[in-house]
Amino acid sequence: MRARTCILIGAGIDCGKRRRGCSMGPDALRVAGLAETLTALGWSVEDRGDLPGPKAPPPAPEGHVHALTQTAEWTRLLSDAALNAMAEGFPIFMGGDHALSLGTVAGVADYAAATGRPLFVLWLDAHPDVHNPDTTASGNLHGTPIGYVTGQPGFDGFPPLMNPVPPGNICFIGLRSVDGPERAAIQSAGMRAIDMRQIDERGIAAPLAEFIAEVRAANGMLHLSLDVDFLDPAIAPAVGTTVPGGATFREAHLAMEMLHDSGLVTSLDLVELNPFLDDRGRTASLMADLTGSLFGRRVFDRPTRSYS
Ligand code: Z70
Ligand code: MN
Ligand code: MN
Ligand code: MN
Repeated sequence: MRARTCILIGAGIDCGKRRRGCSMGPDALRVAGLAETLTALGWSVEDRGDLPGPKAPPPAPEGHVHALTQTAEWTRLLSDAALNAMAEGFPIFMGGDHALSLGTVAGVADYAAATGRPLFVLWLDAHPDVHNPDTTASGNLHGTPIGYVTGQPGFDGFPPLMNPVPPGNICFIGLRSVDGPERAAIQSAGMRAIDMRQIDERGIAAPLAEFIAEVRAANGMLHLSLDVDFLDPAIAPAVGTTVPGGATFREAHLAMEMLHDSGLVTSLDLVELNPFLDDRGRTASLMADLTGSLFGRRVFDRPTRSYS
């Protein structure tokens, strides 16, 4: 990977949905030993603490969409933090719910545009989060970051998006809960979507290797957004929206190891961890361990192999 310095940025954004608890995510990841894991792998780690986003629970409902003002404020803060951190090392954004990624991906996209390299986004999640404020049925903005960063309309009150991510540069892996308007958006925009059926049929390595090859061919930068609910709830219970049938422990570690070997990942979101729902810290520990695999932990060194 590009830099040998990881910059940990805590962002306890908790207003992307109604059920609270993701505000405790950054500290749970710290307690799980995220920094120590990275240090042991030879990285230098700077923990910048937590961003001072709006903490209070949202006041009276603002119409249909939940906590729009707070989420827009977080988006401003996070996109600035992401743009700045990209210049200094490898940022790891410790969420917080997935509304975090409206800001992080927007800021990383600004950085990529300044360097002249295309940005690709890998979205490991049960959900594609491709709604906009007009299509969301739940009103939960954690279901909208891909809509925002690809430049969909309806995000009034949010910072204007400077550098939309081309829909063809988005890859979802792990999908198993997709709303009607999301399916239409994915298909009409031509986003790459690997659902659980494809993983069952082909394994996770083959489709991931295809995407990695495309990023490499374009000399792209790759932002990885890892939602806890990508994982099967049996191994990762600390999440508000559990969806059965998720990625296994081994599929998830293999994906992280392949991404490490690619050398292409330049920024990371760890999102939707709700420590209030965890079982003796096992989900937080798993997220820290997966990050270890992304940053080079392995059993044996081995020649890079292909997965066709
Ligand atoms: C649904 C919605 C969602 C994450 C749940 C669910 C969205 N599509 N995203 N958990 N991370 O409410 O829009
Ligand atoms: Mn909030
Ligand atoms: Mn998500
Ligand atoms: Mn999800």
